[in-house]
Order: sequence, then structure tokens, then C-alpha cells
Amino acid sequence: MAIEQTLVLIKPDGFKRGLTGLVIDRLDQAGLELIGAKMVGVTEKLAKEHYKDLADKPFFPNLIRYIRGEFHDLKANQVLALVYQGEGAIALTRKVAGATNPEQADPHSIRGSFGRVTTQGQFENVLHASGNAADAEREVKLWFKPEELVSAARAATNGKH
Ligand code: IDP
Ligand code: MG
Repeated sequence: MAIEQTLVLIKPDGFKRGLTGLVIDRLDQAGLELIGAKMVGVTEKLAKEHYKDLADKPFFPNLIRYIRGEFHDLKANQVLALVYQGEGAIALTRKVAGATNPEQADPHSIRGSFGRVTTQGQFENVLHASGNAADAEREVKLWFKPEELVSAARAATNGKH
């Protein structure tokens, strides 16, 4: 299996409910390597670009509000963006995360254990995990500069530091 990189976001519900450490721990336990991490203020532009494939869905406007922290009283810079690397990292991260709808997710997955469907029908599912290789490549580039990733930094200094 190929070494892949994948984007994980701790969504505002996960951040607000104190699940950041649990998500990182589960991904560590799965054997994934953390190669990038930063707190990000999610602008409307970034949110819409990230979710552009869902722009025609009825839940899109609320999805943009959700990822920007508007339902969780979050200030700026409160989404934690992470990049994980490893063999089959994309599918492995999706498995640890669980299915999109928390009500249908494996109860042992993060979303199955801690996600919820709100009375407005929004899926609050704790984390984002890239869906496939094309999405992962696009999303890692959208959220991180190459030099913000450990592997790139290591290559750039040629092992001298
Ligand atoms: P994913 O996050 O598992 O890849 P996507 O289909 O890419 O799922 O949808 C992105 C996000 O949009 C989901 O994580 C969830 O927060 C929200 N979402 C997806 N489908 C629905 C829906 O049918 N109702 C409400 N929210 C949804
Ligand atoms: Mg997706």
C-alpha cells in the first residue's frame, strides 16, 4: 500500500466538547504519523473552497456556519488542522473517524461514540477526514503550505538540523 497524506480537522463541536486529545490519541494508536498541525481561523472563503463539491446540497449553508464555529460560539482560529501520513492513511483515518452520519457510524468509531445529529438535521461529527486520494491532495494543499509539513521541512534542510 502507498504512503499517503490526509487532512484531519477537529471540527468546532469536537473542539468545544474537549475531544481534541481523544482524536489525536486514536490516530496515534492507529499508527499514523502526525506531520502538520496548526490552529486556523476558517474564513468563509476557505470553508466554501474546502466544501466546494457540496455547494448544491441543501445542508451547505449550515455546513459553512458549522465549520466556522457559528453553532459553538467559537472565536477565530479554533479549528485544529492536522496532516497525517502513513500506509493507507486516507482509508485508515476514515475508519477511525467512522461514517459521515453519526447515527450510522460504528459505535467504536469517533463519530459513532461522540457525534450527533442536531434537531435541525445537521451532522455534528467531531472531525473531518479526507475522503479519497484526490480530495486529500487538494485539501492538504488548501490548508497547509509545503514548508509547514515535517517531511518537507526535513527535506529542505537536508538533514543538517
Ligand atoms: P465526510 O465528512 O464523511 O467526508 P461529506 O459527504 O463529505 O462527509 O460531507 C461533509 C460534511 O457535511 C459531513 O461531515 C457533515 O458534517 C455534513 N453533512 C454531510 N451530509 C449531511 C447531511 O445529509 N445532513 C447534514 N449534514 C451533512
Ligand atoms: Mg467528504
